[in-house]
Amino acid sequence: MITITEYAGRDVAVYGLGRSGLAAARALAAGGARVHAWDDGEAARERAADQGIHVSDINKRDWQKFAALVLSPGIPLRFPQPHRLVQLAEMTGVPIVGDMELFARAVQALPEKGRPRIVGITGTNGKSTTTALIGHILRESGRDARVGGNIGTGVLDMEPLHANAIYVLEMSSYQLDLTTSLHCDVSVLLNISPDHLDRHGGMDGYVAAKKRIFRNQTSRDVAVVGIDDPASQAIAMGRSRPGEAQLTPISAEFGLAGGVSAVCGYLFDSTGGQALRIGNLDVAPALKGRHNHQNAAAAYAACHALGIAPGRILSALESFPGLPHRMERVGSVDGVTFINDSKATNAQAAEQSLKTWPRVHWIVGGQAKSGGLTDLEPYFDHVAHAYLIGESSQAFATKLSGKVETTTCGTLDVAVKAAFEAARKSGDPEPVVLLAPACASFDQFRDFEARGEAFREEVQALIASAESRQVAAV
Ligand code: UMA
Repeated sequence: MITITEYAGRDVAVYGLGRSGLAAARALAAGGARVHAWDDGEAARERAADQGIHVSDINKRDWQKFAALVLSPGIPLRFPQPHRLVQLAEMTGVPIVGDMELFARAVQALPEKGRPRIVGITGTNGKSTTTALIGHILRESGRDARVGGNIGTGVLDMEPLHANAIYVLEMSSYQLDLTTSLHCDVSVLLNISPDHLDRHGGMDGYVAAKKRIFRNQTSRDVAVVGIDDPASQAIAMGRSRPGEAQLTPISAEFGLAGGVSAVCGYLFDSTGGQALRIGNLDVAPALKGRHNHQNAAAAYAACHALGIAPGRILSALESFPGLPHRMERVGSVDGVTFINDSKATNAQAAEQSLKTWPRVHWIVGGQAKSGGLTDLEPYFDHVAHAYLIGESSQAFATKLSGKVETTTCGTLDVAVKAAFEAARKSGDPEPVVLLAPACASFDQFRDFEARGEAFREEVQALIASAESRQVAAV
């Protein structure tokens, strides 16, 4: 845990007791603040109280005494409208901060030589993979890398600040909106496409939040910026003012002068003037697909900026295990490979995995999103057969009719068995069963992680049964 001493002896309201709020409450209390923690959910309040956190209804407290309101990222700050407690804090002059801001100020309070380095990663897609990948490369290179933030570990739950450490932080637009003091030695902006627009009052607000990753950077720092979408490209092109961080553009579409690119499956580094071919990305099994090549280019650029040699980066790309539920290879039975992309909860995300494999037995469905499967039509020819699960089955059967052969399976276990049998008998040289639902999971599972775990269990059962058949045959 990182201890926050800034509010020692003062009263601080903490609102929202999920991962970031709980960590903030513990960090502030450890640093001597009088914490008044609240969550609208009773279970969250009970969990906090069980951890020794002082739970008190801040709706009923005298706000004049609060030195700050620590707000969880998921609670609306400005749009669709400021939360009532945000308005109350503003009316009573109580500063609003997020956990990242507390972290950033704690770092700034250290003497310059004692400050750890910070790599901040943001973007609409790929930020968790890139964050994990940068952490992996740094660790494989012998650095003390610590990974947290939006990826799932509240930043104040990370190991205590240490001068030699490198904090690799995934930053959501929500977290960036609540942060003003963060100074990234290396910032990474992967890409921007419309997302969370209701929360930011439209695209301009969303882009402005993403740009906050560069705040406080100086010419000694590095900004790694993707240029494969118009919004990020405009940001990269607008970054040439004196005093700004050194720009490293990255692309998975074009060869770049002065940047890092991943084209035709190869990683190129032109930051030194000459284009150097760093290596073949086929050696990285967990980084398949164009979007993952963009993540690899970004991770390469960030780690190179931190002094890691290209050869080391390449071998760490090779050994990167990937993240669970994101195009995760969960096993292989009788030559059939099983891919878990349960995180593909909408068509845009499922597109990445459908693009990656030329012929798949596709498990699809759940709680449909607006637009359904329409955006995936260009990739229907990658589908050998679709196995429909969940409440979208009827609608998807109609949508796919005449374009893709379908079987309505209802549940995931039935779909895995049916897809396996068909893939095994297909005669394809490298048959693939792909779970890429393009839907939310809530009709049948707690969340996408539970859906991915259920898929893994089904595959493990198939592996166990194949092994016992082999033993019996011997
Ligand atoms: N709550 C209230 N009142 C409200 C709204 C929420 O009391 O009006 C309470 C809820 O009851 C709940 C708590 O606030 O107990 C939830 O807070 P939160 O939504 O901020 O979630 P945390 O558990 O603190 O997790 C947050 C990030 N969540 C969001 O930004 C929504 C996590 O990112 C992050 O991993 C975690 O901090 C640690 O840094 C998740 C996410 O979905 C993965 N992020 C979005 C994304 O990636 O698209 C931005």
